[in-house]
Amino acid sequence: IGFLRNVISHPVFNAGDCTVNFIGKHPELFKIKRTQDRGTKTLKYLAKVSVNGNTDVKFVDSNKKFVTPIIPAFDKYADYPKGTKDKLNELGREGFVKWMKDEKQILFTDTTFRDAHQSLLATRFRTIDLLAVAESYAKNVPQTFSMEMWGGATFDVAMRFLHECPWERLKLLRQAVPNILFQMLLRGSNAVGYTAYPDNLVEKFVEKAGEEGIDVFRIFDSLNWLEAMKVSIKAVKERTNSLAEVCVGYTGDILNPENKKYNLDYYVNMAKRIEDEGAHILAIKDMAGLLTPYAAEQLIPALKEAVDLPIHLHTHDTSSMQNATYLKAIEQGVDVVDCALASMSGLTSQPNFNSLVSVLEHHDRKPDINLESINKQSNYWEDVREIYYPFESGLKAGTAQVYENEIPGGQYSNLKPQAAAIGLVGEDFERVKKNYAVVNEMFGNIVKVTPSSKVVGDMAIFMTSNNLTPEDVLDESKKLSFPDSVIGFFRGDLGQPEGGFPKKLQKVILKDIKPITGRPNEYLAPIDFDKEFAAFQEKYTEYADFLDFLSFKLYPKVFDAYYQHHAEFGYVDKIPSKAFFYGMKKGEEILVTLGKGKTIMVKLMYILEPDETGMCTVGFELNGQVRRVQVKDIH
Ligand code: 3PY
Ligand code: ZN
Repeated sequence: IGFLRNVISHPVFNAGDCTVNFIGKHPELFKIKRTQDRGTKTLKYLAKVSVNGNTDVKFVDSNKKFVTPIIPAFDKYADYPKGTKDKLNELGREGFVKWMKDEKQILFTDTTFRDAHQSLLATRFRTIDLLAVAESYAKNVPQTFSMEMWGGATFDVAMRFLHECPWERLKLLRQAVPNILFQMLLRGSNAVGYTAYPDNLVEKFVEKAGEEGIDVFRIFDSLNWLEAMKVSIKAVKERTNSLAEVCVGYTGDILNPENKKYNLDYYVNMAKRIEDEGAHILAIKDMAGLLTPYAAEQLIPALKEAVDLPIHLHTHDTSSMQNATYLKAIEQGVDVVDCALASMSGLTSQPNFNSLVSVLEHHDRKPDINLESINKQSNYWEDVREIYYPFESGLKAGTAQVYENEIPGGQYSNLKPQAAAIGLVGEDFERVKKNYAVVNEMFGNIVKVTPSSKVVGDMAIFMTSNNLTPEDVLDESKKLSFPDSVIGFFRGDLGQPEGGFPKKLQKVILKDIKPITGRPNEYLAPIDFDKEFAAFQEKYTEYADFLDFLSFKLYPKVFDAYYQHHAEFGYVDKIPSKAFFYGMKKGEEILVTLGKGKTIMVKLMYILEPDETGMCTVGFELNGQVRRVQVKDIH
């Protein structure tokens, strides 16, 4: 079985290039994954986290009580109701796009599985919690246009902090939700990373993501540079049967007469160029929630007039005004809007799905969504969210400050801990936010979204922590060592911003480094998949399929750490979230489903005081059998 698995996941086999010598030429096919003692590894993880805590959890509230989330009822044995995925299969891409344009009702993308938790909880939702409710969602809310459930920061965070495989998440969710379109956020030439990758890696990534179940690729570039999105658009069109949804990132305010750069003409022109590039859907990506209701009232009809594509509107509710924007956009004929289930909506997340459905009850574009069903889904997440309390951003109410600082919703919940990690809290964090706007001006007013937003954030933190003004930054005699991301940005690593770089600042930051003006990807050597995959399998022997190889190429260090963690602790993604984050208490019992038909019952019996070498013994019962695990107490 291991050998066959290696054969069918081999890129040469997949490319259909096998000759009779295929097996002889590829000794890596015989590297068969070792079967592991999953139970023991699980106990090792549980012992470690029960003694030392989870390093990702910065504070624990020992009084916190959790309730068991209720999965809304569904019939396990009933067929799945037909959804948009069936429609895409039936109509094909062109037919589906036509259906979207002809459809009168407003359509909804539910972002709960991706952007909502990226924006509220630093992307920490784990597969186990998503998967638990996935079939219920598919059967109870099949009218949803799409579920945004992959991409953006989820790929990195899954491996880096959750020690789980992002591809496994996609596979498992796809099995549980075969009827609704799955949507991912793709950062164009940066794929799901923060830097440019070789074109053939981006293409292969798109191809595999399509094969594994992504139906809608929402593609953007962090500087709205269409040049940088072309490879991804082409890959979606030519290597998958999925939809290429291409974004224009919204920034500034089209109603402000002072705004000469990002005005209505700018968006209309970009939309036309996106249509010319062959996009199936146009997305307006309002990543910071700056599109006011009155701006939407002008933008949507102008875009509808300019292009013949369905329009999908994405925003963040940071100001708390964005359902009003949606209402205006719906009245102006927008086709799809992005919302999050009530309990995961609002603030830096998307507007409230449930409330908007409710408000549209008597509207002529009333959606075919059952309010009671989405209320139950929301209740599930309300209880699950409690478990993730250490990752809450602390924002309590909508803020009009966002119109000044323009911080994307997805960045906010990371910027705050990033600043706090070097002591910038309270008033100092207020200065970071102010400096974010100052840096934007210094950089020439750029589009700010991952990764360009990260550069602005890094510079704002740098200036705040070093008490620098824009004049100080321009003063070459200060010989400042700027953050790497800032140097990379001015070198052209993220592409070219609208209107170019401010020359003087570029010179101060780059010193003797020569900037590039082409696509950064063009300077990167293409990957030799055959050779590099073989080398990868040599190194990562325990299990290493082609999808792991892609994870490795995108995030070499993160993958390596994830792999080591997996080798030591096994499939920690199967451990219930409460135990995963906070460990277990004496007498506590949990069930861990490690695989099909393999559920173990674990009870923590005792934790002994550390011995003179600092080692603790943790006693468990595993399916009723006593097991002891030694763990180093690092307190
Ligand atoms: C991401 O790139 O992760 C984003 O959410 C951008 O808005
Ligand atoms: Zn977003």
